[in-house]
Amino acid sequence: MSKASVEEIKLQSDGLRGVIGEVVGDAGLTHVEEDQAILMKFHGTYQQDDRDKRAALTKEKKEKAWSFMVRSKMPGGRISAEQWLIHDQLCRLSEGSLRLTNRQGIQLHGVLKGNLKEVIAGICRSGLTTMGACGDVVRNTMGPAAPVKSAVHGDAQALTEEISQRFLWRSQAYADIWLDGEKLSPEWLAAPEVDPAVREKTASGEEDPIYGKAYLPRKFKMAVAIEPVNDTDVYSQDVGFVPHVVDGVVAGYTILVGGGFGMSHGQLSTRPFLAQPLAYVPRAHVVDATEAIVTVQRDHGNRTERKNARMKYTVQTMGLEAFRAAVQDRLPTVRLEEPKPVFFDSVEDSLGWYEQGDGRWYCAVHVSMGRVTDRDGGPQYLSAFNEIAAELGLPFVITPNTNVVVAEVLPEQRAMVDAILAKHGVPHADGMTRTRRVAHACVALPTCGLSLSESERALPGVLDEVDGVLRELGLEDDPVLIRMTGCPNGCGRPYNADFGFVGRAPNKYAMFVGGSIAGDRLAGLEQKTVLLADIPGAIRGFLEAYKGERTSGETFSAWFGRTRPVGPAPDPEQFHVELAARAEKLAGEKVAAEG
Ligand code: SRM
Ligand code: SF4
Repeated sequence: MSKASVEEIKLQSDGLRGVIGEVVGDAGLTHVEEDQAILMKFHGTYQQDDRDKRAALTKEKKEKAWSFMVRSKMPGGRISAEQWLIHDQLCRLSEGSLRLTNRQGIQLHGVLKGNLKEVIAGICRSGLTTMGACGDVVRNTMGPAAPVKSAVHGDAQALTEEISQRFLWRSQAYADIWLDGEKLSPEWLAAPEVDPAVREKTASGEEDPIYGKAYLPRKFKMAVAIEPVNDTDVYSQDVGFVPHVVDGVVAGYTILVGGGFGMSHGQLSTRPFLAQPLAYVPRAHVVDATEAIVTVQRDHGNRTERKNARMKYTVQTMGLEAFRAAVQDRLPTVRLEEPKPVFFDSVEDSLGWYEQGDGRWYCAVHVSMGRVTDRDGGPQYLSAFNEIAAELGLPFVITPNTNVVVAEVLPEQRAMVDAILAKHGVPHADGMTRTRRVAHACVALPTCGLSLSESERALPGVLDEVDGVLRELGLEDDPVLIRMTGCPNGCGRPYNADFGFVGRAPNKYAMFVGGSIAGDRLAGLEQKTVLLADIPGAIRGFLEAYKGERTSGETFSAWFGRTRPVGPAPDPEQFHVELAARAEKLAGEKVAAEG
């Protein structure tokens, strides 16, 4: 019997229910079949195995060391002290750390199947959810991390929450499986924003009002960014939102569409794209306009080839104008206006202490690679954040650069926060090079099933050497953005960095150079393969040239743009030729299979 496709699995899933309840409840099973694992992604969990142990277990003819990764999501990265403490407790049922994600969520790795229900239910009862943290639906909506008390920051955060609510999938399966049918309390069911008709439909278990029975062709990502801070990397998103303020209030948003970073090495029909401006939309209509965009992708996205199913390919295939017309058709009472110009200068977080604007303060704390754990002889991140949450009750914001903002700090609490961080050895960002402050690596080994090389475990060592080069050249305060991933899927957003290292095989990386610290330019493939040990040397050559040729105040990104023809991946024409060839090949294979 041929394996069911993801599209078939979704269609036959009975609102994403499948037999998840049964297999999760079966204590005799250490893992689940692939079709159920696919459905479980929509519920926020991935089946994985410990790849450090895989080879030895295979040799001994033993089964893999199965476990689950659980991802919780929170619009704009907002998490209360109580919710943080619940995650801290739940991570005792995992391998013992919290991995902050670069979409402002939290992952727990190594959760055994028998503990899955307790972990997911615990997250839900804290008022957050794992629903839609993964799967072919709208993922966690990102928002500016700085908890500044201004009209524009307030509105940006409100928008992330509205979007989150609007695009949660609606089947009762989630509550039945993880909460024993308990009424799913998280705000969305009671939210005034949700149309009562939608609520009724959901309650009766009918087809999902936005996603239908087949959900989206692929994952779907959105983010809000406030100029000039592009911390949410707005050009890498399926949909990006940039607010425009008139007379002190947000009048509307420029909406960008069609960004996305996944690709496959050497397959020219796959490639990263930056989002392009689509339209300006008055504030009152932004969420409806977003629904129109999502449903255009639902109806026009590629459902035969998952490698080309993201909305970036739909936008490229239809062309931006036709895409805009299709969105406009679904908005009879709203006119899509010309997008307004937008400008960003950096994807960095501002680390350290800042005033919120209401007499309180916030402190953005650097967390190396987003891994919140107590390191032997190193920073005790887990204990530090636990103590701040437990003793001071302060809420946190997870940043898109996987750092933690401690928010709402009273002036008299500042010294206590500093003392707790110091007590647990959490280093102050002041002493770090600007490169280290912003560098990020995806998770990769040992948990990620798709990784071809190390990433999170490799980048800190690379940075130790690069730091030396930067200090030697006097560039420690210059923003040079380095990102790494263990495979070409691009989770660490390497393709718009100054330097992106993309895993090809153990110890081997493709080297991309020439993105931008503002996140608004794609890097070109500079070297097909560079060994891990050779990365600092490969970077050094560029840094020396930059130091020699830069004009006063010029960033590395600006210097590169001025002096080098940036090769933004393969030529767009070639991309369309390859895309058509791939579609033809697939159609041929289908005819052959049917014949
Ligand atoms: Fe990702 C798949 C981790 C952000 C593109 N990503 C995965 C999986 C789930 C592997 C899998 O499918 O089996 C990884 C889990 C590893 C593990 O063990 O934890 C994984 N992705 C991550 C995280 C944790 C990386 C991080 O360093 O923080 C991020 C979780 C964000 C979240 O909270 O939701 C994460 N992934 C991204 C981003 C960046 C972003 O979203 O801003 C991208 C590139 C942008 C984009 O989507 O275009 C990204 N992840 C992918 C892809 C390629 C998608 C594509 O269009 O081809 C995959 C593979 C897939 O979907 O087939 C993937
Ligand atoms: Fe895994 Fe690849 Fe994503 Fe890294 S980029 S987390 S290796 S899927």
